[in-house]
Amino acid sequence: HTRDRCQTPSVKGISTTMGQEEQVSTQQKQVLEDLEMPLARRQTETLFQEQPETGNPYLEDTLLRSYLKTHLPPKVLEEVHQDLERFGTHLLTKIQPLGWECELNPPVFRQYNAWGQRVDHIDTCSAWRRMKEISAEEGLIAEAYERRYSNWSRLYQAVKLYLFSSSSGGFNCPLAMTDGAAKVIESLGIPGSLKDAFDHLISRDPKKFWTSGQWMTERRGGSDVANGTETVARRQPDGTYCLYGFKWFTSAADSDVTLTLARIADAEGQCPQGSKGLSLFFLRVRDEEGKLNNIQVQRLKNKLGTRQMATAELWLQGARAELISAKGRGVASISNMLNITRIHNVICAVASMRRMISLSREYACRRVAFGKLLKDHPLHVQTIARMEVQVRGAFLLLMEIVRLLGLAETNLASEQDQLLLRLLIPVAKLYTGKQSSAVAVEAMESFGGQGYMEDTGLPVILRDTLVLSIWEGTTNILSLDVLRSLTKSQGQVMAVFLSTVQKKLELALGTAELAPAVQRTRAALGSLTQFLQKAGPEPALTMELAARDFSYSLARIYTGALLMEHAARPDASSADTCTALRWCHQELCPVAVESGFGSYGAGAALRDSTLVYGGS
Ligand code: UCC
Repeated sequence: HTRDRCQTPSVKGISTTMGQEEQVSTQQKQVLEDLEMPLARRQTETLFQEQPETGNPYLEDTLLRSYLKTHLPPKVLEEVHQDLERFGTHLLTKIQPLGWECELNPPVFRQYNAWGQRVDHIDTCSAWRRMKEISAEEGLIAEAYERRYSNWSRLYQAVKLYLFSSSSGGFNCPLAMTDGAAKVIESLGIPGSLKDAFDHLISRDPKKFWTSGQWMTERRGGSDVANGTETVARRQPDGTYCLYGFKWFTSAADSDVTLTLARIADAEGQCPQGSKGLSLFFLRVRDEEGKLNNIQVQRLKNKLGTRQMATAELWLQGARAELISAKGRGVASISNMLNITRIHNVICAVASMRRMISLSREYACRRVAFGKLLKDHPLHVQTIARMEVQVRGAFLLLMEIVRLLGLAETNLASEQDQLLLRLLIPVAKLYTGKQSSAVAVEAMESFGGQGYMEDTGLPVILRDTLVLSIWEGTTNILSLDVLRSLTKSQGQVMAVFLSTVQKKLELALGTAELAPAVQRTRAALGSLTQFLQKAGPEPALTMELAARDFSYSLARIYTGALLMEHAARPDASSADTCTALRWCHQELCPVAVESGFGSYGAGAALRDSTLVYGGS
């Protein structure tokens, strides 16, 4: 990578929202005046090759600001607003350029030193290391655990992470896992042996701050953890364990500590198999001198995206570790981490959409085609508006989840809130993962050929977005997790889902313009209920085949209800109403449509198989 391979989209001066509007209209006037000049006198380079420039991401995000204004208590809002405005400026002037440095200088693996000694060193760039310091200084993990703002702390942390994500140069990944590790330790009651580690993970001191990995995936597979995990843990006389195995994907392998799964061998060396044979371990990756903890790095992965971040294959050759779950409760324990990293995945998905749309919207104010700015072509603006509807819905879904998480973490959540949170995490992860790659592709297209050029920086966003429907559980795995939450709660979770949506619809009823959206959502709820009644007595295959469409239906219905709730505020804008109407105009209950087509029975499975693999 050379310095000039990628260019960061340029940064415009910081000003108030009003100031930015004035600036934009002067630019537009200039563009139009230039157009009228004879070709020879035009400054063509600046005329149609100008880079899109975005401003303070917090100040420019009207939905974020209106959400915070609606939900946060005034005192919290005042403090948070000041910090976010400052942070927005910091992102624009300092952090965004560092993010690009990370892209230009991906990690390099050095297996041997000049004297032939094996060192297994992952060299990261200074910008990456600076990101770690910034994460501590900004309290990107700490905020959630200090709980300065009680139940609103988690939401505030998520907002900072959302603003940070697109400028973070991939550092959002280690932060996701660090947050997940802190959550696991906290949910274990912060045992004495992990107190020091916990303090490091949530530290605001850059010298003290640690990041964590999450080593779950082995050679035999990433989704089927129960059957894919071969790593063996052998108990030592001092009560610790030595781990032996091979981890196939370890993201942010330069992290200080990690959580990982292994099977505890008995005195004969035999290990229990399956999910119930897995236990959860904590380990330091290196010792105080920086020497690896009986770990060998085999190589770094050659990934499509997230190249700023080192993902490695690791051999564990007796790595010293501490057992932190009850024996055989590894999957259940690490689920606390998964649920947090899945929320981070949603944060990242929403942030990427917001970034792509901001750039696209801004570009349309500069780029002239067919004699006028793109923003004056209604079809072009319609395309951006449709993306805007997607990101707005996804944003409110994210806020809903972190609001519920904040309540749960401060013992303010009702049983219903907790059930809803359990359901909405996989729903949001799977839905926003898909949304973000679709929006990234569409937004890229809105730049024409320029969007496809590596040195605009847009392809990086697209590449990094594509992983969001893969890591932390693919769309189908997450759909099955949605079913798991139904089964585990014996259907209670659905009752809570339906009644929560109903309540939001009642709120929306007071706003006449929302009537068509309310009507469509009610109809969708009816279809969903009918589907569940019909599917209930059917064999399990029916629900398994329906899992993805069912999860999409939950995502669309719930998001529609959130958009209506937001549009029913007294100070709602016409954009809020328009978003709710447009969102609810799509098919809200695809599972009912597909069910009507007969997509979910044994016959359908056979038909699909014949379609894919042939046969009579
Ligand atoms: O590591 C990776 C890359 C790291 C990069 C992270 C960066 C993220 C950044 C984002 C933004 C930048 S990727 C690898 C990630 N791997 C996965 O996500 C695993 C995917 N597979 C699954 O999720 C599966 O569904 C499994 C592994 C959970 C299925 O395992 P089992 O053993 O078959 O599951 P069981 O038997 O159904 O569940 C075992 C227990 C049950 O509890 P009990 O025993 O009390 O009934 C379940 O209820 O675990 C509980 N459980 C859960 N609890 C399972 N899943 C959950 C859950 N999601 N929440 C709560």
